[in-house]
Amino acid sequence: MTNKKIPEESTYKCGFVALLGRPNVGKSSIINTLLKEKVAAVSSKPQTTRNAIRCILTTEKEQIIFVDTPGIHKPKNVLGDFMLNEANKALSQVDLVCFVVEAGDHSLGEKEEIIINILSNANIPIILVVNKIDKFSGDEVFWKTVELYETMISPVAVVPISAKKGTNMDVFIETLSGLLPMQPPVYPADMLMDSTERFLTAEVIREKILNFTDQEVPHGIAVIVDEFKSPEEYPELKICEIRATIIVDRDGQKGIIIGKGGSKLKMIGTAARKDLEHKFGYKVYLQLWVKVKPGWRKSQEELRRLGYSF
Ligand SMILES: Nc1nc2c(ncn2[C@@H]2O[C@H](COP(=O)(O)OP(=O)(O)OP(=O)(O)O)[C@@H](O)[C@H]2O)c(=O)[nH]1
Ligand SMILES: [Mg+2]
Repeated sequence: MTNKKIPEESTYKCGFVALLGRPNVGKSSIINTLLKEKVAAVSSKPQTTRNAIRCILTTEKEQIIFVDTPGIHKPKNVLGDFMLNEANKALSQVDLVCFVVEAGDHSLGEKEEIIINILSNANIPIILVVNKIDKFSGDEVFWKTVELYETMISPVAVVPISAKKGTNMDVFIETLSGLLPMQPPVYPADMLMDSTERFLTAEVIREKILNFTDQEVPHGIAVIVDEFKSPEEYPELKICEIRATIIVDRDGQKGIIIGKGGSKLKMIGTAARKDLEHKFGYKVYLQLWVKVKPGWRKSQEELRRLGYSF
């Protein structure tokens, strides 16, 4: 942990900023790039983020609390309803909202219409953030994308960025900072995320499953951390002991996640362990189980048990 100091000046800016957009536009990647640390789960598959997560950027001039939200899509089950509700709820708690879109978007689909509808009811300043500008050279595509959205949402600012390349991130921060209220920081200067270690652990494991499996598996999984014993809480332990269960909703998915002779599960476990050791700063022993619970995404009770409660 760093020992960052925040100057006690009356000009200090602090506020909450939600990132909203359809799945896979790069909302979580933007946060990771800004914080220069991989805090939020990212994958090439849509609907990676399920909960509104607070990630904190602290500089000498400002503290910006980003609320990463699940990509907006038309819900197909109770988990989908939960995710949409998370995004909606986030808007009631922020000073600004960034509508994140992709350079190259050329028409408005169902998801965009849901988002525009949410935004028009929210009554907070909107910044149009056009991500993935690295995919095109010149600024013609950027301006075309802006044209597509501008009239629908009347943004107070428009910012082109690339989370992947880190392009224009300073301008993005300056833009946000200029619109945030003057007030002292809410969180300690060295805090990056407002989540528990258990939540973080489950997210890291889920991210690795998304990274190591094909299209059909990811949406059917959830991760519960059954046991989390850290050396901080249990000084007699030299290593952090974590036991977690991966819930899948079909038998076939269990086989895919375990892989031949357990090879896939081993890959997932190893990658998750390395990430967790980096995050927590101590050695980790990680034990993973896979369990089938048919239809868990459709059951409100099951979702509540898995930590997705409305
Ligand atoms: N080329 C390019 N790819 C990017 C950029 N930002 C993110 N990506 C990729 O886009 C994919 C989705 O990124 P995420 O950050 O998980 O997207 P998200 O909007 O949080 O997605 P959900 O959580 O599913 O709503 C990943 O494969 C990223 O590597 C960018 O600036 N340029
Ligand atoms: Mg995300």
